[in-house]
Amino acid sequence: MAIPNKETLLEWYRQMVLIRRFEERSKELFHQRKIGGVYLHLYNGQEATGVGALAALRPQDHVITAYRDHGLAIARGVDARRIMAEMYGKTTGVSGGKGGSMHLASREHNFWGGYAIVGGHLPLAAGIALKARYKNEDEVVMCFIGDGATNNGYFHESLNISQVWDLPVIWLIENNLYGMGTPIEAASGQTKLIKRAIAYDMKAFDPVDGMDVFAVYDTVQKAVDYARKKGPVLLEAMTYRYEGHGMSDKMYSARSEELEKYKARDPITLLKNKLCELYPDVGPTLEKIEKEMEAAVAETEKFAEESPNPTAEDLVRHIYV
Ligand SMILES: Cc1ncc(C[n+]2csc(CCOP(=O)(O)OP(=O)(O)O)c2C)c(N)n1
Ligand SMILES: [Mg+2]
Repeated sequence: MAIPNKETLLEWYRQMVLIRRFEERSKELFHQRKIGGVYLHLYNGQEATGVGALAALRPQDHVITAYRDHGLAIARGVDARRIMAEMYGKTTGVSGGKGGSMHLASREHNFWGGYAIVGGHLPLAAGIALKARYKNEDEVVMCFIGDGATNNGYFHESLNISQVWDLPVIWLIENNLYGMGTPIEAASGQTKLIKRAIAYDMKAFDPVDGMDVFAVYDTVQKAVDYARKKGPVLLEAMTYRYEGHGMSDKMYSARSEELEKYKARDPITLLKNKLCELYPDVGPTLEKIEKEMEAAVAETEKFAEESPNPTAEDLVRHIYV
């Protein structure tokens, strides 16, 4: 593939570092009870998949995902301060503080969330794509799917109808090998998830290395091109999450060897190495970006802290009666 220009690569680096720092700080704020709720699902380790995939989209395209949504919202350009405010339950949050971590959405970015019911967003992705096809609009839908969501009815129904109606959807499985604490072999008869495409006679590409932002971008670009012109595509990115399923999941202590293996191929380090190879004098620029992203995360926290709490009136706004 042709390597994108330096400015683009630095932007990918900026986004990936921002996501990592944002998640690290969110974890601390959750433990301090500043971020409420029972769950908080972090994206650490999967940054190259989200950033590489979203880099292949245009502004008019649509993005939808499950509850592990902070990193994707950031990569789509949603203001990280408003994401943090959402997790604090403040009125300035992207969803007015009513959605929280799992329900980030931004109409302006065609970022439609943030869904907690496993697989529940797949029919919505098909619906958005049907709108685009019906109105003859030049839009595609990028639907992120956990490996754990590939065994329920939503997956089958949505992929099937998208093929029947040639809907412009990129079904991107983020295969991080686990659904909560259940390893993929314990949940799927067919663990090579890309083979699911055969059941629908759907276009598919070989599984891509989800730790390598170049590989993800390259494949997703081809898939987006196909979806825009012809119809649905199935993709599988092989990735890994560094944290447990959510904050209450301590399963990872039992998987430390596997974790170390993946951390040795950390997506941010891989991109950094590539940048240093291409541009030997880039070191100070990367350090500057790292400092800026740290400051940006501190700024999200300050914004969230200082934002107003919802009022009693806010409680009943946006409700159909
Ligand atoms: C329909 C439904 N069943 C079960 C659950 C409980 N649950 C929440 S997340 C999850 C695992 C999903 O794993 P995966 O799709 O691989 O996503 P990951 O967390 O690895 O990103 C389960 C079973 C749920 N939220 N919805
Ligand atoms: Mg998973």
